[in-house]
Amino acid sequence: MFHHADTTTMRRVAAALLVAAPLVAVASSGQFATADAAGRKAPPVGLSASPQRLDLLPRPCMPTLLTVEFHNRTTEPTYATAFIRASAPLRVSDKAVTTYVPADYDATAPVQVSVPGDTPPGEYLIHLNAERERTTVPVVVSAPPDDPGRNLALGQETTASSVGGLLDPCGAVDGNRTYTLLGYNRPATAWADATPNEFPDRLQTTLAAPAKVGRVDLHTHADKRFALRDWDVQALTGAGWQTVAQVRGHTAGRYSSSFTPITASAVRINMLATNGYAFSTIVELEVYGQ
Ligand SMILES: [Ca+2]
Repeated sequence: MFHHADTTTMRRVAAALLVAAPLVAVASSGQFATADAAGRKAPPVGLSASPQRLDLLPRPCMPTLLTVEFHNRTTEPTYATAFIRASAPLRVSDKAVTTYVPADYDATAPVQVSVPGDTPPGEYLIHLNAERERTTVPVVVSAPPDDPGRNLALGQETTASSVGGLLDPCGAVDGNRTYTLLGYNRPATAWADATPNEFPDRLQTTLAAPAKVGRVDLHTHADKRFALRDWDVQALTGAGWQTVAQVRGHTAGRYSSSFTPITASAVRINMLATNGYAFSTIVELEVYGQ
């Protein structure tokens, strides 16, 4: 008897839920801005990207910003996640971004996009999706300017033996010859190491493709107290690393090393001493054909 009564109660509860569910949907449908042709309500959180198309040069150390935008169409705050899928060889800083979106509000999340130096010109795609929302951002990669006098290191893949916080190796190939700290959580325009009073330190730039190299300009700190003093310039050739220039007793700012042009796929600075400062600093490394 009790068993039968329990079952009846459960059936009533289930029936009540079945009735209640459509009522909830009707009540909330007024919050949605749009419906598609099939009459489906738009998802509660809309998705878009800005800009709607990216134009890039193959400079992996100079990423471009893509902003993922969420639009909360409801009267309830929520968390939204977008998944990011990039066609090869595109690189994105995040495979997913999540953000809090207040009610009836837009929120954004930044994603860095770059391509390797040897990426052929063409159109590539970034796909974004968040639940039922999808958007695609075309990424057009152009060839670098065909200027024989151009700086071959600009924006190219750069690594170092150690990294002093935000003084990232990419700061040494960003085209900015001044030492600038850009502030909290933003990489500086220069590189410095993280091993005080220990040498050698090394910074290496891999060129987009092997090229004739005959001159390397190194901009260290403009103030002698923080400047590099002694270093070797080395080039990666078919026969391995070769020292093509040696600099000793430099005091501040730029030093230009010219040498017999050699075909190299990478250039490395092997740092041996500063003018007294505990850390090695390179504000800009420039590599030229001659
Ligand atoms: Ca720089």
